[in-house]
Amino acid sequence: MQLNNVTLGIAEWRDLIRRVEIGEVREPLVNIDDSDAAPWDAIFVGGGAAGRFGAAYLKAMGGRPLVVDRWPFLGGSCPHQACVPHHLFSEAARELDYMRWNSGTLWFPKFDDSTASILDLISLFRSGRAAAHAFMNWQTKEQLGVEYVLNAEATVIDCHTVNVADGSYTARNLVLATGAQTAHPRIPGIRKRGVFDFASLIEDLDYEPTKCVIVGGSKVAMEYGSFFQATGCQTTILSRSPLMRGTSLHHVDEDLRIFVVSGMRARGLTVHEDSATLEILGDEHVEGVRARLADGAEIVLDTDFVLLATGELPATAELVRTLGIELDEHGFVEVDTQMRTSVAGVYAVGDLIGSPLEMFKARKCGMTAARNIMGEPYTLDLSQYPDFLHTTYEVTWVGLTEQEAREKYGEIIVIQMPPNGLDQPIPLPLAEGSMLYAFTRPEITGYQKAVFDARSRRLVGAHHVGFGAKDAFQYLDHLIKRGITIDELGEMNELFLNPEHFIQLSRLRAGQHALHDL
Ligand code: FDA
Ligand code: COM
Repeated sequence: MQLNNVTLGIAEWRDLIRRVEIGEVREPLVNIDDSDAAPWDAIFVGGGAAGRFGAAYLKAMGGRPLVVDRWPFLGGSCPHQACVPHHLFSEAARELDYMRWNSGTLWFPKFDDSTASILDLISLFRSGRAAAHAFMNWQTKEQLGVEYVLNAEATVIDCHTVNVADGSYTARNLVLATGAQTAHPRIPGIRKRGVFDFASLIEDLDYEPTKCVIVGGSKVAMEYGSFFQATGCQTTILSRSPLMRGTSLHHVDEDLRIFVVSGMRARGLTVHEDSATLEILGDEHVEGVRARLADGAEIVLDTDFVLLATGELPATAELVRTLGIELDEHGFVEVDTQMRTSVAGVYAVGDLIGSPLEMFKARKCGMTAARNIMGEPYTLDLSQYPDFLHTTYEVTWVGLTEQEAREKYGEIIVIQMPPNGLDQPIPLPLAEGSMLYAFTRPEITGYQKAVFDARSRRLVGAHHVGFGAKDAFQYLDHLIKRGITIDELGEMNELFLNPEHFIQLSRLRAGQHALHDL
């Protein structure tokens, strides 16, 4: 279906995507300007965050990109099965948590979790996600001027050539941006009905789970586990290592970790750290999970629902076979800081190249590839970045942990809330989302810590559990890299009451010549 000469509005895109999804339209959706004789500067294989942003940047620089995606929409897994449902579930988890803690007080009704349904929320998401899909197609075509072929599998033939449906396209460069999928562990029984990963959960869940076992301790385990538990679905996490201490997360402060994991347990989640999942039990449908705990004891957990949250891996076999591309020791495509693979003219971006599997990285490496292809040398530095996850809280961190800072700088000071040494819980930190708790359950309002190098007075790490501070951490990351000091923080203007108290707490100490903890 040639779409280059027509302008589809959002409603028309939604309808077209729906028709593809129900099998009414099977042909590729082609948005290519046939009258343009210019050669392609790059073909982006995969139009997720990495491919779409890379193509848009390359186009903005005056180049000609082509994006190919097998889905009938751009944006990839983020709006379809990943970030957007994750944020919907996490917001629901937070709301449910709020309703539960405040149940039967003030104007809050007695909380009845039988009305909270995992299936309902997934159905709600499924029925609404096409709005984001439609917008991605519309924006990419009408605002960004990027050409694409959708609803068409791409087959890489060589380092310049990609076959798409009936056609073949040749470009100066290829940018591989095909993402990653859940790495399914080798556990007997893993193919039974009732075993899901983040993608099949969205596509295939057709019953209301009553109990849940999560295999793995990734962010997805913590985020989705907190949501399931908040709906009243008793949830157990089986994690090989302590939560938030795995290799994929860097700079997790131990005090923050303890607050987060004990907060999950306080809400009824069972977390078995250092455990091994041995077998998924049941006839056709899952009925239980057999596991070995840290102390060596074997247990069987009754459940009708298993979520695999064991991290992700890319599908690379075809790329290795056709291009001879090199992989790293984990199975991700090896690239240098300019996103160049081992094959000249072939770049790789996004989840395909490995950790961190995050949107900022996907989008920025798309941009990095584009700039290098267009002759503007650019390297991507991933040595330092802010990070976050959700439980029923928003958990955010950037820079060094207290321990890392102590090891690196020797003399450090820590400003934290609540402070150490109190004889009873205080209702601090306090701001949006925790005002009611302050007067009823002060111990759950949150936790925060800022770490400074005492000699240079520079902020070197910030850690936050609460609500509403995630945005600030994007900017804190930048300020830390620019060397912001406790004195400069003290000169900033807080919008009191503010989610993270770093500005005002810094001002309480900045007058000191020799800094002390607070
Ligand atoms: P992505 O998977 O988006 O795109 C790959 C594209 O390639 C797909 O559109 C696919 O159809 C296409 N494709 C593959 N093979 C093809 C072929 N042969 N031919 C044509 N097309 C092909 N990050 C974050 O920053 N904030 C968050 O809140 C979350 N939340 C989150 C929740 C969950 C559950 C998960 C699993 C992940 C997250 N993430 C996240 C991570 C984030 O979703 C992820 O890093 C990006 O979506 C990766 O974008 P890519 O473009 O690399 O892959
Ligand atoms: C966002 C998808 S949901 S993209 O990064 O804008 O392509």
